[in-house]
Amino acid sequence: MNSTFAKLFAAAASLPLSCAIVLGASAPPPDINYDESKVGSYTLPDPLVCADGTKVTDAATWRVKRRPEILELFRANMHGRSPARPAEMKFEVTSVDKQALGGRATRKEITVRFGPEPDAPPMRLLLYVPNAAPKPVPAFIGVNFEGNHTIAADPGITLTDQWTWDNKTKTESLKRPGEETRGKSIGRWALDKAFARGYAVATIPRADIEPDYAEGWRHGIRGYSLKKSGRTEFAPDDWGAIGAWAWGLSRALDYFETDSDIDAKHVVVMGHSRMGKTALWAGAQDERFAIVISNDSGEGGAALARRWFGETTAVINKAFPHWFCANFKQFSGHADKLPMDQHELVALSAPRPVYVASAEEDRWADPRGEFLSAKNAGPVYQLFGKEGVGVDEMPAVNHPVGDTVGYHIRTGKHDVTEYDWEQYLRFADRHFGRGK
Ligand code: GTR
Repeated sequence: MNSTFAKLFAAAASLPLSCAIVLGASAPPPDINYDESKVGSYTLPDPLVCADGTKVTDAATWRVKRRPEILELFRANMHGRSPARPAEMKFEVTSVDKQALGGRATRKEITVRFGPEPDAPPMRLLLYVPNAAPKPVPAFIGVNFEGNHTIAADPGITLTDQWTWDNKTKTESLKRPGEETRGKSIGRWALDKAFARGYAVATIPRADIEPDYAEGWRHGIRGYSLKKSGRTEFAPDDWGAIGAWAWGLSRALDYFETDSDIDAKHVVVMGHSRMGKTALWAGAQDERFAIVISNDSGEGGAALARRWFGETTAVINKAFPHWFCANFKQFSGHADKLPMDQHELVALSAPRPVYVASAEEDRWADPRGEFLSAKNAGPVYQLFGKEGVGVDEMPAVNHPVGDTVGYHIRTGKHDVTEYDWEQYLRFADRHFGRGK
């Protein structure tokens, strides 16, 4: 769908001005650009200049003064404010199978309960711990799109009901996914590669935290929290769905801190596309995540908002009005007015390792914009004596670069592939001092 839409706009955008005028009112505004020469000039906010004009020249000033300022800009204008960890949260280990996946891993299912009320949405965490590795093990965690049972062809994963939206009939319903969806996203989760290097892999379903459609918040943690606060409407800087998913990742990390199989100080938060946007925000807010990985996260993720290329603030706010806080709507078509840009989101991971990945054919996500974010986070890493991507120009495809800030653009489409996982595992091994 995206590519047809985008091709249409790209075609309109390449017409000579006279033709564009003839097309007149019936033609959609040619606001999707895939032409690098039309990106235009822009000035990025400087992560190293404080609101009062002070220049940041040392790590301490970044930590105490500038980092909180940037975090606040993202909270106030984009992702909104998330609540604290619920005091009444409980973890229930609902199943353990020590011989899962042919004995290669122990599978645990944990239900995270955010409160005692029956309408508190349960978050079902799936965790695979490699049996062969000495414990505790480091772990990768990410939010999945369509349910825990989609990440592996494992008959032992519970199929769980979830609220879904039917775009044709414009109705929502509570559905139990069919058996045929088991293992559907197996290609995006390189479990065996992770186990071979001694990593656990964990995931949570997006729909448990918030079903992904405009009204989905009613069935998720945002609706529950709103009700608990005695309000009926969100404030302009209340959290959006991405904020909620990121918060869910932090709650999974709370669980890891209680599980002796997991080394909670070595947890990598990783996500693809909208969940890449989520991983960056989770890592920015919760410094317990040791490494942050953004796979093809695009607009609202690693891609610079100020670049007019592929998806834009206007398009994303229209298509996904629930992802960001209400304040973000004012930047639709006005990315230049944002008091921050996405290189500063990447920089909020500093000094922890962060990895940004793009795919060559994923122009919707603006690979160059993703690279430029990673690169422009570099000066913040340098405050800590760490190197960023280490190159000025975008590297060739399939040539990963970077030390503490990793980057690659691989051949192929918008997806998570074995190639991506290989880079992430190698990156994690290097920074965790493993696999020598
Ligand atoms: C697209 C959206 C992108 C990206 C993607 C995904 O429709 O425009 O921002 O998030 O979905 O999550 O797969």
